Amino acid sequence: MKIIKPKLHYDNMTGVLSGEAIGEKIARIKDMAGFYADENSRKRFDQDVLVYRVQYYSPVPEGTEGGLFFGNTTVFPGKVGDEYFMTKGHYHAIGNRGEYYWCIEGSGLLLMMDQDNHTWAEEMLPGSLHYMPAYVAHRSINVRKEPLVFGACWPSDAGHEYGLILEKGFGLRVKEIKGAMTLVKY
Ligand code: PAN
Ligand code: ZN
Repeated sequence: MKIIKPKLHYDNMTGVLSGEAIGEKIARIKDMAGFYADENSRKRFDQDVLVYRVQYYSPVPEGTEGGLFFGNTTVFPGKVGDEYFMTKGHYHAIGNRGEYYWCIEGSGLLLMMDQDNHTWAEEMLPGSLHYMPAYVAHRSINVRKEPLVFGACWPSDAGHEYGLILEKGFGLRVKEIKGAMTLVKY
C-alpha cells in the first residue's frame, strides 16, 4: 500500500500554513471604511497600512456543505484614533455554523455578539481556545504592541456576513483611554 506524503504543513509555533490550495486575504486601512468609530482618523491614515492578514487552507470550494476550512489570522498592532486594530467581524452567512479560534501569539480580545446584540469579550492569550456558537458574530482585537496571531477552523459553507455589522455595529468597542484598554458602548 502506498503511503501518501502530507500535502500540507502547519507550524505549531507560528500557525503558518504551507503547501497547496492555501489562500490569503488581506485587510488594509482602505478596506476598513465604516468599521471604526473615528472615520476621520481612518481617512487620514496611510491607506495601505496592513490591519490584518488571513491565510487559509480550502480543501473544497467555498460554499461546500460538510467541508471545513482551516486558517490563521494576524492582526497587526496599531490604533485608528484611540481604537485598537481589529478584524471587521462577522456573523456567518449561514447563521447556524459555529467555529473554533485558538490564540498562538500575542494577546487581545475576542468580542462575541448574539442576535439580540448582547455582546461579551474573552481574553485571547497564547493557548486560549475559543468556541463560537452558531448565530454569534465574532471580532478579534489586538490590544498590544506585538502582532496577535490566532488559528481558526470553520465550516466551508459558513460564509461571512459583514453588512449587518456595518449596519448595527458590535455592541462594544475596544479603545485605549488614558493609557488603559477600555471597553466602551458603541
Ligand atoms: C476568520 C476571520 C478572520 C478575519 O477566519 O474571517 O479572522 O476576520 P473578518 O472575516 O471578520 O474580517 C473567521 O472567523 N472565519 O469564519
Ligand atoms: Zn467566522
